[in-house]
Amino acid sequence: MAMSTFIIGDLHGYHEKYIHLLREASLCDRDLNWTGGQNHLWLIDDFFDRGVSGLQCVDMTINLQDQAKSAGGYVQSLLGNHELMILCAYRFGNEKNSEGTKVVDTWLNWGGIAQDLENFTPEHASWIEALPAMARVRQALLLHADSTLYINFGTTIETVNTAFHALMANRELLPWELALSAFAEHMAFSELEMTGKQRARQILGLYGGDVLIHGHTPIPYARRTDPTSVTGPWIYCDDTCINVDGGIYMGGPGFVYELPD
Ligand SMILES: [Mn+2]
Repeated sequence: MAMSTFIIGDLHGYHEKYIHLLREASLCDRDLNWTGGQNHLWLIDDFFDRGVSGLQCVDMTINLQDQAKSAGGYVQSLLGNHELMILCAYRFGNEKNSEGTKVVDTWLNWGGIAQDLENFTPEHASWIEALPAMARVRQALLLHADSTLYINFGTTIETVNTAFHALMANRELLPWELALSAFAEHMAFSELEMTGKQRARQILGLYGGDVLIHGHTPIPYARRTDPTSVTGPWIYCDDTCINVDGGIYMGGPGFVYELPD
């Protein structure tokens, strides 16, 4: 069997749906063991917040990552803004941010789940700190957010990832706040805006790839459609952009996207 690359979008704490998607794609069995052989699986991320079992989504991914490695496969995840958020709450929880609010309270307002933070360990922090913000897989550029914010971090995939790793090692709160506020940008590649296509071309020109795959903006939100009807990616912007955020937390079933050859 030829090796395939599968991609799953923003899970937001919906562990049961994650399991369902993996089983449907024959990537794990009922005991949650990796059955994907040499196939590759990428998570576009935002494991946390809104749904109650973000940490279980991470733990399952870490387990599958180990098992896939033994089988000659590969499991990896991008860094989403909600990973940055929980890490920020973990590191700076009782500090006050520039608005005078405790970091942990801001995070709870964003949809943080207290139990995820209670059970969060230094091992979870280390795992998140090592995640790439951006990756190239064959002809595809993978990034979490449909935003040009990455350009502020670096002009190559390597420098962007290094800059995010440096940020996560920073013990000052302000740079975290600035980075998190940058993720407020959504739909930068929207065809509804005159510059959307130019932005997509700019990102692909800088970092490489023919197609840009992202999550961050739920398809049902971007397209104003019923979440339950979203069962596949939204390919837009002259086929240069692929949104894989099925709006799982909005009630969507989610989907597994197989990268074409
Ligand atoms: Mn996001």
